[in-house]
Amino acid sequence: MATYKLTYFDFDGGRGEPIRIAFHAAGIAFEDNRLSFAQFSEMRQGTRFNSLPVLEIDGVAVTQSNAICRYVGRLAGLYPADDRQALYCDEVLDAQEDLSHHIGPTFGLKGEELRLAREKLVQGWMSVYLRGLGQLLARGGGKYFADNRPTMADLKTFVQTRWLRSGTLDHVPTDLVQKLAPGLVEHQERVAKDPRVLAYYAARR
Ligand SMILES: N[C@@H](CCC(=O)N[C@@H](CS)C(=O)NCC(=O)O)C(=O)O
Repeated sequence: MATYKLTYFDFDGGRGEPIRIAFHAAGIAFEDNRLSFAQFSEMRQGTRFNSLPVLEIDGVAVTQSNAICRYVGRLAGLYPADDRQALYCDEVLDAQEDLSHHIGPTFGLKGEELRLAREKLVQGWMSVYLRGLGQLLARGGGKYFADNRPTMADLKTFVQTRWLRSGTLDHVPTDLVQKLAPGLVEHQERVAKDPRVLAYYAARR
């Protein structure tokens, strides 16, 4: 039996969260190694790409959240076996990754600089990606992105939509997703009620 240690930041979101949910859904025990930002900055240079998440499997470190999502998704039955459906799932995972990379540089900005950068983001890339993701959900049939059932694409999008709607991102209107891609709001609420997701958060309490 392999041992798993997932290192990520100590909050219920971001690139690590879909992996945590999938491990729980798979019934696979893993060490949920949660770091503060201060702890990360001390060890940042020691990580392969100066970033998290890092998954250690039997002590061997693996990076890149989407690669890890696919791996754990297969273990959890949350990744399509069909090649076309897997492609649809991957398209969403990579689009979410691109969107995160557009949001990332706005962290650390302050005051007016932050406001201008976030407004540009909202009008620009965030709108482009939210509309596009809404289209991908419609292509999948409206409920899920691929395979007519929850996959890692749904978990990653659920986490991202919840964050974008939460009000924690200054200057990102909490109704932006509703305005640009209302299907994603219903999707977030649908995935939140998935028994595996409910069980994960019940166990977190
Ligand atoms: N492509 C990488 C990106 C990883 C990444 O940018 N992680 C962020 C946190 S979600 C990070 O560690 N940022 C800290 C930094 O860049 O210093 C992945 O998908 O794992």
